[in-house]
Amino acid sequence: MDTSDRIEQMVGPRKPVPSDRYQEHGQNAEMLWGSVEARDYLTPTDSFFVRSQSTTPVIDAERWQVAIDGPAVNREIAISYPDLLSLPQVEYVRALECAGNGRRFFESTYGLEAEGNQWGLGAVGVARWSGPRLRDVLELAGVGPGAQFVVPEGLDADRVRRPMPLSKALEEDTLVALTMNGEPLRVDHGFPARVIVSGWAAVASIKWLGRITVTTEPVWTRWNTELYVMDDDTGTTPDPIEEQVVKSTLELAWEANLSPGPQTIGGRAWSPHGCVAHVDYSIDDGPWRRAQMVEPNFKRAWVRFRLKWNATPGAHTIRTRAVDDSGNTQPEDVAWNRHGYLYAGVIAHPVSVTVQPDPG
Ligand SMILES: Nc1nc2c(c(=O)[nH]1)N[C@H]1C(S)=C(S)[C@@H](COP(=O)(O)O)O[C@H]1N2
Ligand SMILES: [Mo]
Repeated sequence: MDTSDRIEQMVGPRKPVPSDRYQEHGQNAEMLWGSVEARDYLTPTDSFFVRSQSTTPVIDAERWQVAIDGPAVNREIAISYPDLLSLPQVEYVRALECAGNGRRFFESTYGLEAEGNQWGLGAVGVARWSGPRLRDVLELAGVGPGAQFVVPEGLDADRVRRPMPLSKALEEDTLVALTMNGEPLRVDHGFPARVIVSGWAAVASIKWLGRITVTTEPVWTRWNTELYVMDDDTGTTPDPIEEQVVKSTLELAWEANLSPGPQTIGGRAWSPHGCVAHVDYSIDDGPWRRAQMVEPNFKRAWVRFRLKWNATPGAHTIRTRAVDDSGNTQPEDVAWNRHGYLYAGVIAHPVSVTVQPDPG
């Protein structure tokens, strides 16, 4: 059933995105790392980045349905919010990260701006998501033996569609999330339901879910041909991006301003594959030292870390480098790609240390 003509389409974030917590990029909003509280493991929903490619549909959950269709389902059905609630509800703490997170470091590395929002590193967050597993939702329609691809579709103006192979759709932490951090999804984050494809670039985590099509053939949409592909400008057909990469950053503004003397600086490191094994840091190109990690350390989410530093007046840089529990390490830099995806290179965070004026 197509209810989309009755849906109001708004543009831009509906929640407040104040400038002490967010950097706006057109209709998108990046979390500012300088506003992150070391005590919060989860990203508060009020600070979570927003990336909506066309519109923000405002959906009435009581009239809303999700169609499950396509040549590889046993029966085409339409399911409601109560149908989703009647399935077993599971909860996972998982990162959601835009493939373009860190894009602006292509410009600083190569002197050439990659296409798209010039995100710093704040197009990432970790939340607690709950709802049924996608595989249980698909089972309501019955998945036929020829099934190959699963294509969730959004109810926004562009009908964002990013296909995934059946095997990814069936993973235990691929969800149809109804809640985020213990409350119903906010409009900006996909109310009434969004997909969460753990470990993958967030474009696959379709918001405002309206349809799920199961096919017997690969499916090509704008979001796995032109967009969200690793285009290295060599003219060969680029591969679609699937998994994210290991990264780390500091909970500091860019650039940061600190007072001289002993400092404890917090940061976060994350891996789409598993848990972070350790994080090293280097101040002013000095020796690499191990940072202290702070529990919890959930898989495909992040871990907090901290480092102690006796800051001296002047201009400094702090680098961090994470390794995950399968040995994936952040590289020194990342090959150029036209759309500036998957920037995972080690970043020199600028920190200036000055005697702060006495407010006295
Ligand atoms: N329907 C729909 N789903 C979508 C998008 C969109 O524009 N429309 N944007 C995607 C992209 S590119 C990202 S990075 C994440 C952002 O999720 P958030 O706004 O909840 O942080 O949603 C993904 N899901
Ligand atoms: Mo994204």
